[in-house]
Amino acid sequence: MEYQTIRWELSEGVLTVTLNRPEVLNAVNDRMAEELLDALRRAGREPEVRSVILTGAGRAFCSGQDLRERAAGEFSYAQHIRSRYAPVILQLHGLEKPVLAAVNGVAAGAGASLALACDLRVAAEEASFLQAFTRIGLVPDSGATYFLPRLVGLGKAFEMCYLAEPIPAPEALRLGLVNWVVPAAELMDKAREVARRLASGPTRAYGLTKRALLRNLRSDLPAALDYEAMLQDAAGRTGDHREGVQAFLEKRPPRYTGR
Ligand code: T3D
Repeated sequence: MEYQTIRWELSEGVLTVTLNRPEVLNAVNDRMAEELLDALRRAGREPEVRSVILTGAGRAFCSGQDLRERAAGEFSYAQHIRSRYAPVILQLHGLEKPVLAAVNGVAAGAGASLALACDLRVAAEEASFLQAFTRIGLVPDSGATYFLPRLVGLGKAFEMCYLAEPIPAPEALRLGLVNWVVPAAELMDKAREVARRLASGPTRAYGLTKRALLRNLRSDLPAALDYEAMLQDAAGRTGDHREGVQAFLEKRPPRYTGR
C-alpha cells in the first residue's frame, strides 16, 4: 500500500511511523486509519522491525477524528469506530514488539487513545493529553475508557473525561500517563535511544512479556503464574535465551538477533 497520510521509516531495527497531516494536527481520516492499520500489520510481519515509534508531524501528535470528514446525513458512529479505530487500537496494543509513542504535541480524542495504546510514552515538554470527546458531546472511545483508569486511576479518569481539560506533559508524568518528558528538541533522540535499545534486545521475550502483562491484568494469581510458566517455555526455546545465558557465562554483552 502506498502511504499518503503517514510516513514509514525503518532504520537499525526501529520503525518510525509518523502521522502526517500536520495542516489538521494529524487528524485521523479514513485513509489514515487504513494506512496506519496496514503499517502496523506490516510491522508485526516483518522481522527487520524490532521496535516501533509512533509520532506526529508538525506541532501536534494527533487531534483525533477528522471532524471535517463527517458526512452529512445518516452515519453510524458505532460502525465507524468498529471498522476504523478498533482494528488499529487492537493491532497497536497486540503488536508483540515494543511500541513507543513519541508525543510531540497535543494528543486529543482518539489521538490520545493512540498514544495510550502504546507500551511506553515519551512526551515533549509542550505536549498535552486532551480527552476532547465530551467537548463535542461524545463518549471517550478508541480504548480511552479502558486505558485511562488503568494508567491514572478511576478518579483522575473521570476528571479528565468530564472536564476535558488538557493535561500538560509534566502533570502527565506525575500521573504515570507518560514515562519520560524531555525538551522538544530532544524528543526524537530520546525516543530513538529507547527504541534502539529495545530493538537490540530479545524481541521474542519482549513480545511474550507484553502478552503476559496484558493477559494477567485480568487474571487471578494462580492463572497468572500458570500463564507465565507456559510463556516461559516458549521464551526458553529461543536462540536469544541461549545467547543471553552464554553471554552471561562468558562475561560479555549479549548479541540478540530477535529469534
Ligand atoms: O466520528 C467518529 O467516528 C467518532 C470517533 C471519534 C473519535 C474522536 O477522536 S472524537 C474527538 C475529535 N477531536 C477533537 O474534538 C479535537 C478537535 N481539535 C481541537 O480541539 C483543537 O484543534 C486542539 C485542542 C487539538 C488544538 O487546538 P489549537 O488551538 O492548538 O489548534 P486549532 O487552531 O484548533 O487547529 C489547527 C488546525 O487544525 C485548524 O484548521 P485551520 O483553521 O488552521 O484550517 C483546525 O480546524 C484543524 N483541526 C484540529 N483538529 C482537527 C482539525 N481539523 C479536523 N479535525 C480535527 N480533529
